[in-house]
Amino acid sequence: MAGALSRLGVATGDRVVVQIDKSTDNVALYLACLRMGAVFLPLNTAYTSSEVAYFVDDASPTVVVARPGTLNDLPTVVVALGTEGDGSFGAATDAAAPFVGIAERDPDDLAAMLYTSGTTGRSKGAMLTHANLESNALALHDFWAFRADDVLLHTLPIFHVHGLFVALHCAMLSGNEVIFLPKFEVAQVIEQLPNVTVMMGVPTQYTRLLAQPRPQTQVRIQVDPGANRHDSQGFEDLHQDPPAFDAGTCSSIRLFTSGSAPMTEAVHTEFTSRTGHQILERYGMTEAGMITSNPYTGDRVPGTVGFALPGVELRVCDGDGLSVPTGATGVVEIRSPGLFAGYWQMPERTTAEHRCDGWFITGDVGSVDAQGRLTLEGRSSDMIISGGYNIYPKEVEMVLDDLPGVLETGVIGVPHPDLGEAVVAVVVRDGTTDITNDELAASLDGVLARFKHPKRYISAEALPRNAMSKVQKAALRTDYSDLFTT
Ligand code: MCA
Repeated sequence: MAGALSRLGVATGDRVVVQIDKSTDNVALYLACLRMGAVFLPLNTAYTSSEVAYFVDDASPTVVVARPGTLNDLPTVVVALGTEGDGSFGAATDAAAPFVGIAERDPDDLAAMLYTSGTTGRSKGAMLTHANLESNALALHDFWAFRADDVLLHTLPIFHVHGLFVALHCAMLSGNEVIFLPKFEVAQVIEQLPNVTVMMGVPTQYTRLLAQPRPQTQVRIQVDPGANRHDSQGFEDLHQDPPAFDAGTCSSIRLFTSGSAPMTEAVHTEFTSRTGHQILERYGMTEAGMITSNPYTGDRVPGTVGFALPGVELRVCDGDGLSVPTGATGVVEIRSPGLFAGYWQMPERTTAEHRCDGWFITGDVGSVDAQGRLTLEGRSSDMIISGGYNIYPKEVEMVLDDLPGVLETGVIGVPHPDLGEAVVAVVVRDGTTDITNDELAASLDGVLARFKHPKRYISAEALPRNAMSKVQKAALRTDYSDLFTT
């Protein structure tokens, strides 16, 4: 694959955009990029062609690797890249001479670029260097005590930091076996858990495991031995029980980790009582890799995300970047070898999110206790985290606000039992047309990835505003906080 990229004209530092299904080939392509010095740029497979158009236009890659059969859906900007290298990447790989050696790169050269949603609705490409990835991988591998005989259960997508770097780098550093599932399916996960020692997940995945029943004695009735569906004793299973989940399922596990979204104390407690395992919750960001972790040995405290990882400096500050007293709430700021090299072609955004002495303003709000444990309490932006995906309301509002009949919308995240937060649109109509909720929903089709679509539309007379006329999202969140939980 490295040979094929090289033959297609990819030079060191060039971006390679990849929007393909999760597979071992996808992992190989990532490694091929690292090997030949290209910058790997994975995209969520749920992104629509108009979303892909933005990324391709912004990142100006040399090659785009897409799913077979999706060529016609690709935006014109991809077609504009030229047809010279058009065709099957598999065929290009077969035809290419192997890439000899490993490209020489400096620690500060880019290895990958991952887009993060932006408050303005414009996604920002976080530039990650080889040093960023290396420092984080080594720290986690050591901190979570990875060993040669670990087997990792991998159910996460590999277009984000969590599945691609956190999970795979740890396993690669000790050459571990990885059970690599294309996606998270509860029955498959329960079947594989007894074969593994480590699982990394987002809270929604653990919630779904807990939604499974505890094992029960199967209910059987004796039926007419002459009837068709029975076993040799004349018993017939009444129904197929869903796979059960309990301590026995997890007996080979040494470590469950959770991240990408907050896990409620209730889920922590229920998981421990059901399985005997304490999930290790950690905290990270695309821009910084992993930042804090509950300890591997020692108390894992539900509701906290633990201590700054080795090499990470962390402080909690007021709006001016001055540290607040221990235990007080403020914005989390960090300095870390895992901290990105800035946003691609957005120097002003990069500057705005850093203090002049290099501290990065995460935008997460929390407090650090006397022992140094961080507890996150919210975010300074209105970002929504749904099932581990970050969604910026602005992106959805911009599409809905443009529709005839819509005066304005307030898009918020409200508590959801499965996804943590679900996207909800509060819509104020202007009365010029009778635009229905179905029409609002349809307007997003093909424009935004489906996970960003509101799960519910609420009609309102007006949106609450403060004295500065800014929409009060917090008030909206309170108003609709029990939409999915009662
Ligand atoms: C899928 N759907 C969702 C989500 N996922 N809706 C809202 N939020 C979601 N997260 C919708 C789809 O659009 C579809 O809707 C329907 O659910 C079924 O889709 P399917 O693909 O079958 O979904 P699923 O298998 O149930 O997926 C749920 C999931 C998945 C397993 C929780 O979202 C997931 O893998 N999340 C992990 C995300 C992750 O890795 N995040 C890391 C980024 P419709 O039927 O309407 O079409 S953050 C990170 O890397 C930082 C650095 C960190 O610290 O970790």
